[in-house]
Amino acid sequence: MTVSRRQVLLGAAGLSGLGALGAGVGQWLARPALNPDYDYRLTAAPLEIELVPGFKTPALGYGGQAPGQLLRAKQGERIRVRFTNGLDQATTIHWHGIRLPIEMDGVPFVSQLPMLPGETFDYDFVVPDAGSYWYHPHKASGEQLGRGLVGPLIVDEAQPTGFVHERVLVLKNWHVDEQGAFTDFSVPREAARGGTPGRLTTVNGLHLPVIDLPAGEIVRVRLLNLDNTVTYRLALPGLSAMVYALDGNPVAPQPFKEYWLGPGMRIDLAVKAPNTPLKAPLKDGLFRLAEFAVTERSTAMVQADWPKALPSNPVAEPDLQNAERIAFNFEWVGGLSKPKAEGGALNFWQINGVAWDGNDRSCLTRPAARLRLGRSYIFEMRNLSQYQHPIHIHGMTFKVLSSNRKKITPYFTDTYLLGRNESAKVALVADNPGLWMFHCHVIDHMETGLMTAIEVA
Ligand SMILES: [Cu+2]
Repeated sequence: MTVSRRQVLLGAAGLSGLGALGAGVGQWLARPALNPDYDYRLTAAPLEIELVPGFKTPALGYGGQAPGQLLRAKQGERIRVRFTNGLDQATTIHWHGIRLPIEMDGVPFVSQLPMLPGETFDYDFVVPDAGSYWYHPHKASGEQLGRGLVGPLIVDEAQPTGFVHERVLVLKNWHVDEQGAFTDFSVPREAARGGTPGRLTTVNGLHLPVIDLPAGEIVRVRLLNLDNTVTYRLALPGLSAMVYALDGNPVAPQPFKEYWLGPGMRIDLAVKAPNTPLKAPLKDGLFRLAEFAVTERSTAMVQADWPKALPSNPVAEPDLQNAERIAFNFEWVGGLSKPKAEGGALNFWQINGVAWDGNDRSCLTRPAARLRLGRSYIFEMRNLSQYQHPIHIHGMTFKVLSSNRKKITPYFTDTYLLGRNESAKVALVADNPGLWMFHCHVIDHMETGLMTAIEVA
């Protein structure tokens, strides 16, 4: 698949404009190819943040924040984001979990040309599904996501739900040292194993913050793992909570105990705050990520009933009887790296025997699978490695059917955390034409081979 003529023309207009106008960001508003209206004006730019008290960290932010500005849209409606690249390097935005047209998917040379410094692009699409989503670059991902270019995108249900209160919690580790300076986002010996973890945990950019809860109320707590590497083992001892959605998609409400939230994954909980003061930790295994606090008393009774289940998203139900089966093997292959002088990336990982090389655009001509538009497919995913991989698909949502490691109540998602040596089956209707990335969301696994493309035509 090639970049469409329209995209090339837009890109060419951008380049000539850059020459004529200089790199002044505001001047790009006059570019005729842009729409007159937009809902958000978003810029990616360097900014300094204080992760370690008393020290500055040279982060990258969206909308003057790292992690980035919260964007909201309403289910079934358009969202229009006028995005300007204020970085000194090329970037794009990918809208993780959103079923959108390929032109808006933010993959360089598939959806659009990489946006050069100073360029502006209108992202404009309808959001068919409600839930907790997010956005990030699909270019130089280790560094750009690692330095803070990750942000939440919340799609509100078309109709009111039983929830009144909400907290959005963005989980991210940072690769920083004791002085707040960045350390390597990817170290080869770690990339070949579980991925390179950061050393400082944050929630909404703060280390061990206190999250207030309104006394006697039920709160929708949206937890988003926007980290490059870390899988959080989430637990909420001391508070009564129910699971309402996984990766944006509603599930039958069920008690929350512990959940492994891999990179890119989200979970929506209903948390019941007592009507007397209380402090309770949000935990990651043995560690604390944040503290929930009820500081006031409520004379009212605690809201007694859990809200009813969230309405399902309009995702097509796969026809399992007539589905074609496709095997995907995710493997570790040791070091197959070409010397840097040859422009080769490190390759530690393969999907069906092929390591994706982000520097080699010809990979785009060799998708791992070609699906027929409208047909149902079952992906038989096998993890042949000792490390877990959050497997993410662009442009579509799949239904998790079964696993050889645990009991699955089938549910829809865009990311499945494939455990070590686990085999799992997922199914989808190939209902969105395009060339869609299919990859592990541990960023340094993705950047050392664990990615492919799936064509739907
Ligand atoms: Cu992985």
